[in-house]
Amino acid sequence: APRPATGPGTNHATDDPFTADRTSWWRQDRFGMFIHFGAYSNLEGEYTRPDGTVCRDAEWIKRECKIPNDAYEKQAATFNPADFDAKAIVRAAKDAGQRYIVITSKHHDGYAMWPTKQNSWNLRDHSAFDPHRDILAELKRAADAAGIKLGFYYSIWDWHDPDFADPATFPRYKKRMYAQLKELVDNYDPALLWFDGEWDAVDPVNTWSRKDGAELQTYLHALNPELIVNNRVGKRGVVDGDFGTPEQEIPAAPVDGQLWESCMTLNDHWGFARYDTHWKSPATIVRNLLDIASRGGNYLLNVGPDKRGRVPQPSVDRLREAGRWLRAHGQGDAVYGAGYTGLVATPSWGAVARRGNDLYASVTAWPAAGRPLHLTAREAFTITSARVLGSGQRVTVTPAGDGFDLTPSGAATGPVASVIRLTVKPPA
Ligand code: FHN
Repeated sequence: APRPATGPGTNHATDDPFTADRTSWWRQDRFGMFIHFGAYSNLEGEYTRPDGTVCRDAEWIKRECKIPNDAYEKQAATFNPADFDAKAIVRAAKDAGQRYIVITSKHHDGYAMWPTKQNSWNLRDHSAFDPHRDILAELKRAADAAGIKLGFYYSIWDWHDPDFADPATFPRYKKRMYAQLKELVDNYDPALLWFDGEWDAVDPVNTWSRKDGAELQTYLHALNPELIVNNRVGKRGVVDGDFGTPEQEIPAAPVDGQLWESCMTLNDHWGFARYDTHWKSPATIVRNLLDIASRGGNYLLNVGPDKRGRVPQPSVDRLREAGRWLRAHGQGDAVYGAGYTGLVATPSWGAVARRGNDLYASVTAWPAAGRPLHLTAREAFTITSARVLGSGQRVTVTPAGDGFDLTPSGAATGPVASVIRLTVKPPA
């Protein structure tokens, strides 16, 4: 069947990753770093109430722990991320194989992480931080120097701005929001805006509509037509933004017919929490990435810097190990520039991505010696060669039933996954 036309709202999921449009770099890069960093980070996941009881949460701590505005503002005034090291953060992303970064510029608490002129609730005017520093500018310089794209997360829902809650004054909030977004686009030239907080919520009531999202998207593309915007700019539908945003999951099928990006935490929370323990292993990170890329998706994996601005060492170590696997034996070819292939069914033993005329079968369940891996074909094609990356090990390909049997001649190349590169002759 002819490939659908490209452009927002069409079924990109089966598009060749090389279709040229503003999302081309994003689909090639596949793997990004999410950074949740804000005034909530200063509490490091724990708040002791005046009565001595302790309440725990991360970026939602103000709301979940019912911290009064004045108390939250008081703690924010002590926020001093003096150890925020943009070069170290970008290095951690590169070591992980993450090729773009999305950092929270403003989360639901409304606190801006740049010197906005729209209010004084920001890192420049309301903190103990050096007023001569601008962490978004530092991150932009470091990302540019390293060839990493930089995007900003921006929450539409705002717990702090008094004009947000009342429909009569919401236009004043919206005006400030547009002005803040123009500051971000004009002063930092982000490649991507990652909206959030668009859903129907209360306290404060959120009246944001799909129409608001469409108007905002038009405004942003008048500022920069190349700006990529996620679907939470509207109400997360196919017509909203450039890509879908499943969260903490890998969807089985393409997300409502769009490009999509699965975002996940590396441990239990988005923002830093000192007591977090459940960390994803490097193997889980790699296997998630291989699975997601084989379905035509991107993977946005989060780090939450502590109150001093440092990325937790357990995050850095796990990401570095995942990146080491991707760089070994050219196995990153199963991810970068790779995508969904309609040629085969998803196998039980791993994932299969397409990159040009090669299929990359990432095997996470290696067969016993001499036993075949079965690959079910959805279209008629031939396999002209098959080889295990990194070992040069040949793989015997035998037409079998509804597809092929792939029989490796030796052992797997490693515990995480071994990649078999299959050169195919696609259907005429
Ligand atoms: O409420 C936020 C949450 O704090 C976090 O930012 C995630 C990241 O995708 N988005 C919202 C929950 O869906």
